[in-house]
Amino acid sequence: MKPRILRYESVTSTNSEVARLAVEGAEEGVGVIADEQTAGRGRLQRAWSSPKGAGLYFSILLRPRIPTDRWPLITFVAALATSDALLEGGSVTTDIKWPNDLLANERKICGILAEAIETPTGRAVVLGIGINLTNNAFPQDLLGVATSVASESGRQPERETILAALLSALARWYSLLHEPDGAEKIVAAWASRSSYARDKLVQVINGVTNGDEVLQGITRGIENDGALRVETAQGIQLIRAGDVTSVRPARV
Ligand code: BT5
Repeated sequence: MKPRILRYESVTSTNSEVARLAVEGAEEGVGVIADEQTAGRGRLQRAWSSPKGAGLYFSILLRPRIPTDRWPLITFVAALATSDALLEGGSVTTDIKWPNDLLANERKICGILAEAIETPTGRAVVLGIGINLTNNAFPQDLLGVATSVASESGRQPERETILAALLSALARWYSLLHEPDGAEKIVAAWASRSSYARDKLVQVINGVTNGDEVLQGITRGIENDGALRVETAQGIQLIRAGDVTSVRPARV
């Protein structure tokens, strides 16, 4: 995958822009970075706050040559690459929260949105990554749950330095995904950087059943397709989509 990056001042969403290029036949590696998004989005129609100059808003087109049941690992590839980039380019250490958040000191510093789309040359993935560079990236009411590179590092972050680190880390992890034992290595690396992979008491809103199933349990590792194993009173459940939150054990 050779990244070729297009730069814009303002777009609705870098994911939408890359999807448009993909449908026109763009090749793997075409990426878009914008200074602002007027309709940045998260999962399940949620909004991603993306004011001008406050964040890194980036998407890239991937055409994975792996079985589709392993495609959820693309989010893992993105999390690993972004955690490398934040450390190398922003001096921030992160924790990964299943499936798609990077946290610094338990607050969200980055969100990842991977969307599968149909294109004339086959099914593809638009991988979107949003990194908060300063605390202006998100509304004040998210201050308790969100943070930024500036706030965590105490320095003014360089967007281009972080982008360059991100592109080279993405190329590395994505290439590993295509190797015979790549999935196992990616899952192992992911788990070693995530406090959510094992022994964490969590509440899960199951996304597959459209949010109507809420369960609580202890995380017990990751399957090779990226599913989260959660041990509940009913036994081990495999979570393939949903929202996970850490629950503090009740004091006795
Ligand atoms: C995500 O969704 O975390 C995925 C975000 C992906 C954003 C990138 S930016 C480049 C590309 N283009 C796009 O249009 N999107 C991608 P989710 O897990 O659903 O989290 C969304 C929730 O995070 C919202 O409902 C808010 O509560 C919160 N949120 C919104 N903006 C935030 C921000 N800047 N920082 C931290 N939290 C935020």
